[in-house]
Amino acid sequence: MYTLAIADRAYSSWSLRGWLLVVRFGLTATVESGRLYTSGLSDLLEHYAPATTVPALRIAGDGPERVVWDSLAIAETLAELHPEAGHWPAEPVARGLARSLAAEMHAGFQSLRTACPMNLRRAYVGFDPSPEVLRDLKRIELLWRVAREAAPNDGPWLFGDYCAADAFFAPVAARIATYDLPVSAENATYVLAHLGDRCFLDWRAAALADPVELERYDLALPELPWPGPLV
Ligand SMILES: N[C@@H](CCC(=O)N[C@@H](CS)C(=O)NCC(=O)O)C(=O)O
Repeated sequence: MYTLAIADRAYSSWSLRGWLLVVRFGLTATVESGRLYTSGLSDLLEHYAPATTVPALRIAGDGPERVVWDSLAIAETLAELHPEAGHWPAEPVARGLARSLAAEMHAGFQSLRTACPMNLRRAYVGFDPSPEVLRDLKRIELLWRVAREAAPNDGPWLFGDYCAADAFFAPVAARIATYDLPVSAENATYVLAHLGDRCFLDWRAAALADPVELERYDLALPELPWPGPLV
């Protein structure tokens, strides 16, 4: 029923979000991958027109075949088609906040995203975050705290059960861990929960199995061992 277009698993943070929105919520999709910066990706996306970016989701079997692209639209569409899957918290205040956090992640944090591109092959020591990156991190700390205050819980995730907002922040967690960025102890625990999550581990294993490395994502900094579990 679902076919999901993604790009290089080690580097495409939006692809990771799209894939988590499917797999982490117990749904299945046939995955088709295109290589970033090659015609392979645009050729793949011709089958997902009018989408021009990944993730893109083709939906068949419940009426006319259709395509939904952009991670936020994919989240809302899957939540609508699978209300039992739990993409958003059941409680309305938490649900509104979770949507706001996902939307802000989707639209913002440009400094963090630009300075610290997701690279699931590397972890560094000595990265010096700019004031703009530190401002993004401060905002992320606030958002994660607001989430926990709205939905007090003992689990690792923002609103109790893993929800789409967590999926949107998974690549942020990877950036915090791999660029050794400063966060509170509570949020360091949240970051590690992402790195140890079964679906994240599966995604990263597939990323490492991809023989093609994109050196443009590498920084000239000393490397650390991967900061989370390996399997
Ligand atoms: N806002 C989009 C961003 C998607 C995006 O920028 N994807 C990148 C890969 S991470 C892409 O497809 N780049 C290929 C291109 O722009 O040609 C979303 O949420 O899905």
